[in-house]
Amino acid sequence: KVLIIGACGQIGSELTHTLRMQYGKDQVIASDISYNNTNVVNSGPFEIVDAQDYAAVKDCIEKHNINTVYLMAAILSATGEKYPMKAWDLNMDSLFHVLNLAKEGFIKRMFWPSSIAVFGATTPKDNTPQYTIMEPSTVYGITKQVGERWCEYYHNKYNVDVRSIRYPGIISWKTLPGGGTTDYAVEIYHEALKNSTYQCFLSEDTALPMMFMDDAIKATVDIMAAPAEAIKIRSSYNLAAISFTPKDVANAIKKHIPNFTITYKTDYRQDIASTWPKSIDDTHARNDWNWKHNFDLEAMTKEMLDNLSKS
Ligand code: VAH
Repeated sequence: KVLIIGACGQIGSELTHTLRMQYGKDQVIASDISYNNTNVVNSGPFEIVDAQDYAAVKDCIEKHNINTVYLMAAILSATGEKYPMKAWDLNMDSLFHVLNLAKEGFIKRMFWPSSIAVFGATTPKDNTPQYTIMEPSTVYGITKQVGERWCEYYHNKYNVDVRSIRYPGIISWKTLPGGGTTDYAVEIYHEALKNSTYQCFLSEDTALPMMFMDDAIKATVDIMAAPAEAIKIRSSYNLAAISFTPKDVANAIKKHIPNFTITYKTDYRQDIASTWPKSIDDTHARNDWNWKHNFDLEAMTKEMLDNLSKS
């Protein structure tokens, strides 16, 4: 059986939905620190689990006979700058708990998300390679960089089958984003439909690596389904789909909502975005486990507007 920790979050909630469709709802235990996503809580087995509480995680794994864990609980880049030590403690404690449970043989396989936030201002920004300079300047990015080091260590030293992806910004419509720097790219669609205008907290030419949620979920399922020998990188894989600026998104929206307008008022999140790459080279993921994305900006914009106007 599968346990998703942080199942009520932006990625966790869609991962729960997809895995329940794939394996049957009773095979997928969703857990989070609170009941803050009724779709997740009501669509199958749900447990309140504090990801920082080793005993609680272990008890849940034993109670439900779990063999695979997706650890999706984390404090993201923007919130992490407001609460640095909380972000460090949650992001690292939860990772060590699941790595140690895997090392002790309580679970067989685990997924842990990294992020393009592992890259910093000194990283080459265009087509950022898998192996390059990494000097993250956010707490969140630091937790992801050091988390990658620990994942690779536990695999090499204790043969833990941990798999990881450096997610770009992820755009979804089913759930609101959870305190990230790329949240503008979700908010803009909501605001376009509600008020036909959006005040963007990043500057118009800030290009960032992005991905529609369906592609992110596909990549997560694909890397976990791949045979162990295909996973040649046990820190975390670069993953890419599209790269766009707020101006690009606004222009894509205008094709559907001609009178949509965008204004710009940058805040502290611009300082974070400015340290991140513009685009990512994910050749290794494409070669090792046949990754490929499906959604470009036009297709994503259509999906977002169609689904948000219906929901
Ligand atoms: C964030 N959405 O903004 C997350 C993600 C690359 C961005 O890590 O922090």
